[in-house]
Amino acid sequence: MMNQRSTLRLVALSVLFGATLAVAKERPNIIFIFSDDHAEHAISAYGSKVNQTPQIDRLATGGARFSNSFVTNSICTPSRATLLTGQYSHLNGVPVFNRFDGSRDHVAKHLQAGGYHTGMVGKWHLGSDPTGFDRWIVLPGQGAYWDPTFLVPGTRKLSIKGHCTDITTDLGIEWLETRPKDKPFFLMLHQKAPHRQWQPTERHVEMFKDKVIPEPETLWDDYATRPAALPENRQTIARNLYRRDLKQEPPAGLEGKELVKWKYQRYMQDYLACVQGVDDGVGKVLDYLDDKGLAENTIVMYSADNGWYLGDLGLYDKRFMYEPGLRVPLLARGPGIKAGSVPDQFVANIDLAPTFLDLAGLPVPEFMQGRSLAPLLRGESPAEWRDTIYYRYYHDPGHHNTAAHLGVRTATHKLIFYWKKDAYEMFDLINDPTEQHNLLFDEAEAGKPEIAAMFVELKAEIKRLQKQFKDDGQYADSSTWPRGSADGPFGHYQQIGEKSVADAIAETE
Ligand SMILES: [Ca+2]
Repeated sequence: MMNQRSTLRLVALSVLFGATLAVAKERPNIIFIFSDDHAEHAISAYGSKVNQTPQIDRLATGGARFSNSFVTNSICTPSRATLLTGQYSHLNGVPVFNRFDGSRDHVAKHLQAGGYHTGMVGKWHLGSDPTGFDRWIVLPGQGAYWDPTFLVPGTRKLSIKGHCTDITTDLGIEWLETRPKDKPFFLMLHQKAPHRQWQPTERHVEMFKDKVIPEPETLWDDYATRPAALPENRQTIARNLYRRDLKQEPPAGLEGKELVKWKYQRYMQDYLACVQGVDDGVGKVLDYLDDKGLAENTIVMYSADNGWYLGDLGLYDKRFMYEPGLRVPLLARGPGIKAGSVPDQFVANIDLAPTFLDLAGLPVPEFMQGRSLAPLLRGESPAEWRDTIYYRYYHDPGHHNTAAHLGVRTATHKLIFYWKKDAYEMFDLINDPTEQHNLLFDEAEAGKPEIAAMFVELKAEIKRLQKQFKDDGQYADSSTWPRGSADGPFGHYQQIGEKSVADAIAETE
């Protein structure tokens, strides 16, 4: 005979079981917030020494912060093609700033076919109109910081008064507000900021104009053991920040190191002010979800399209496979995600598309090369997770005379190969985390058995990864790069006037 206690247990179990079924039926919404050139070390949850990002930090405290998140080609347009396809550049047809072929299969098409209402708002930078999205509104090419023009379906364009970061956030919220309520949604909300030339809003200029930003320890890097590519690069704080980057003339009489220090401060004040706008936007989206009761069934992820140098190695920009260029932030909060967790497995941008599909309960197509991060978000430690990352950068000479290179990163070492120069660099990341000492520079050191053995091992690992990821050297030669620019042309788009955010979203129907 059932006593009161067991009856209660039965009720509790059925409630629990019922709740589980309800969750299983209701698939989560997904909002992917992407920014452009946001360094991991300009996020306080990642231990930033230069700023505070309280809103992005909410994702870390309420969810997961990946501590080893990398990109496979640290540059804008290729990273965006990888985000969509889950493929390396050599397979998705976008090694450099070339146009993405929108007829290719990609993640948004699968989510759309799988019953999701799909949206793309903000910076797209793939040269072709978005496909696979029910509603979209995107910047043409890089877009503008102030009074930006946006493209909408039907080869039309409109302009909106104000600052691009705030407008993009508001467009995202308006998109959410006007979505059909009978479907789960997938929204890609992509900020232009903090891309060069760093034009922040007045309120953020005020925050940083008198701040003195700490200098990184490698600001004065002389590239002593790395002569292959670093000395010829043109993305240095000292020589390659121009009037339009700095926005003002240096104080009279400033020269040498003092001038470089001044340039670093000017650059960082504007860069960090732009980051603050992105952080505000994340907060606004999270508040919206809270207010509307959407937070408990919406997964919010945050990442950036490539790494970024905050004066590290004397640089700004991305491209180089050294740690600041290779690492990107990745945080996620939402149902089933363990709060305050810090997964340390090696993850990469090829994993994002498979993750979105898996979270949506959809199969991951064969062509995607990444792996779903859903188990890591749940706090699991799957067996046989990857422990090396393969990287390949093509855009040589590009905008900053950055030599083409490929390489591998392990938990302890990194090998970089500048293939046009036939030059290798190898680093011990445990004892030399800022990659100042190339172990192959000095012949006597390179000849030491343990170093020679590591060199052989890492070269073999590159070969293995190239085979695994089917990289047979496609696009290694710039004459084979696909044609068509990610920057347009957009001249044939018909201007339909200046709009409010709400009117602009109405045009995406
Ligand atoms: Ca970028």
